[in-house]
Amino acid sequence: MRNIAPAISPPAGIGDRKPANQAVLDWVQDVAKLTQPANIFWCDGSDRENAFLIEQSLQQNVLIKLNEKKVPRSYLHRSNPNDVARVEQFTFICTPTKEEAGPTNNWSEPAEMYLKLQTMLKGAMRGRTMFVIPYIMGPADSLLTKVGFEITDSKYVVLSMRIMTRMGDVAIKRLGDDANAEWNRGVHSLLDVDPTRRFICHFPQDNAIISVGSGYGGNVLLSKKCLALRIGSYLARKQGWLAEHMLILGVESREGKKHYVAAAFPSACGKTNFAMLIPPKHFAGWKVTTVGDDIAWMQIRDGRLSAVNPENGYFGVVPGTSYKSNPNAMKSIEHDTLYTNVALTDDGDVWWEGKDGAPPAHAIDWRGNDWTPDSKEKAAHPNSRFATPMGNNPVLDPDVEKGEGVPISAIIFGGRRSDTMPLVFQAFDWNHGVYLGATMASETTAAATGAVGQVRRDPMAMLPFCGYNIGDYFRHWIEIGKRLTNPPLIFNVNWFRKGKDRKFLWPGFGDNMRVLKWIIDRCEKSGGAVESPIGWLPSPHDVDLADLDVEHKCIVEILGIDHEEWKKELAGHQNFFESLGGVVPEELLKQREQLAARFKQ
Ligand code: GTP
Ligand code: SPV
Ligand code: MN
Repeated sequence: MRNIAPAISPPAGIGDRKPANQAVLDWVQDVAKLTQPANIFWCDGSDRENAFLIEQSLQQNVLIKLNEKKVPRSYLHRSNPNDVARVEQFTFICTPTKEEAGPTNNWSEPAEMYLKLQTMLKGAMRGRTMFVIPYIMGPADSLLTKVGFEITDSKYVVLSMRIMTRMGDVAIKRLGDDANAEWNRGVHSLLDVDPTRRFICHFPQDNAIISVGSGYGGNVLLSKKCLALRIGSYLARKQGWLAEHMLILGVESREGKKHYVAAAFPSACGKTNFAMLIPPKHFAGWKVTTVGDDIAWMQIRDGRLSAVNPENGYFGVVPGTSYKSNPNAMKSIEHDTLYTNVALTDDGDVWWEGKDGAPPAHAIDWRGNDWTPDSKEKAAHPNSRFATPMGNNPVLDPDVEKGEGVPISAIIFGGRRSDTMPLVFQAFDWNHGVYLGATMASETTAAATGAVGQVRRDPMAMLPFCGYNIGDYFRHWIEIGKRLTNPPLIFNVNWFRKGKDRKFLWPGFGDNMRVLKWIIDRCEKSGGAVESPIGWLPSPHDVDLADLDVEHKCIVEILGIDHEEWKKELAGHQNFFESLGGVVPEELLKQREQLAARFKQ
């Protein structure tokens, strides 16, 4: 199997940076005793270490070097074909009681799960090297920043974590030698990459994560969904802040007035694209900058929400990325990028469905097989990914390292819905906005294993990522709202509505600037809107549609609401709330009644 490789022996000066913190040392010894690795490699995040690990990965076929002229310092990794996406059915929240995990999470009693995992981990790293990765989530000087250590037997994980997090000495320094300091314990082992022995388990009370049997990003880069969202959301509730599956972008007007916006869209529903948006020509002088493309940690500062991106890189969806759809992403992944499960061309370049230009006459597909344009199989896996440092992004926001974060003017929720949901509308107030988030639904995508294209409720795009009871999560949002004297306005968007011909009604991508502009106008109290049962809706003349090649009747259709569709939608909200078995806060039940009443008026 491509990911599993024998132990490596580093030369002196590499892999020997042991931290001083006794709690870390004791924990590493315990894990080593259990997993029995051939040796322990202490990562420091240095260039020299990285170069050594890349060289070893090339020798062991964990990585393939790409054409240095076409994609400098970039590599391709192929995961096991049985292991290409998150596995929600094998993801567990292990709290003392089932109620704490709530109705939307898989739950297991912690002692039972620890025992099961320990049995699987017994001797699991025999003949392999065990890597210890120190990292921080958040800017180096932020109060929100968290320290994590991940133990892994995968070099791909080490190389990815170096891109995705601030890794190495910065974390060892931040932790210091206080044996009682707060830090996250993450243990990952590939085992034998067998889907029947694959578990992603979270122990919020212990600030601990154990992931076994996978080598795919979302399951094994424990910093990301596991720490920054599942454990993060648990800590956020306890400590009075928010950990959300949201991009953060800055938008600056011609006059230099700047707002920041955070947006929650489910996996593979457009966060990276929106965060790097290039405004159409008509908006010359407007600038969009990226703070984050996947996760936002937000705290209350001066009565407002202030957001940091805990990550250091982007683990983005590759297929569909092109100079037409997302030029900033293309520029970001032209160099120093780690690709997973894309196709390899005969000249050592990478290729995927939706890339600019004609497909290559021949390539090696993501499984390692010959591929031609006549092949029935896709060349790149639909959930193939790039990992690229955020420093590669030409429109990186200048305040991305600011510890206090950036002030949020608007929060946007948005799912992938072919019907019902209009292009954009605004909530009447905070609690109505929380309701919009809580009842959000979206078609499933290739980011998780299972059927694609099925509409499911995905509250705040956090269904697979909320580390505690979803009812308490909704309540936490309502409580945060009470503490905000200057709350962000809340909106809902849908880039994916389809017409009768089953084609997208809205061109999306750069043209989403038009929607963003309306949102900013509303924040500036200058944008027009009409009151509707579902919230404030723009009329066609409220949205700047200049130079847009879309028929007026399509515009009317995407901006409008169909009462028959909304009848079904309301029933969907009710079913969802009922399915949660009594945990939904009163405030949200009341919102549902008010919404239903507005439709009857
Ligand atoms: P995760 O990394 O899984 O959290 O995904 P994400 O939310 O960052 O989604 P991303 O921006 O990578 O987009 C996912 C897919 O949606 C890609 O295939 C995009 O091409 C497509 N997409 C993004 N924005 C738009 C849009 O405005 N319109 C349409 N039609 N497709 C879009
Ligand atoms: C997602 O699925 O929302 C992702 C990719 O951002 S993963 O890191 O695999 O979860
Ligand atoms: Mn995501």
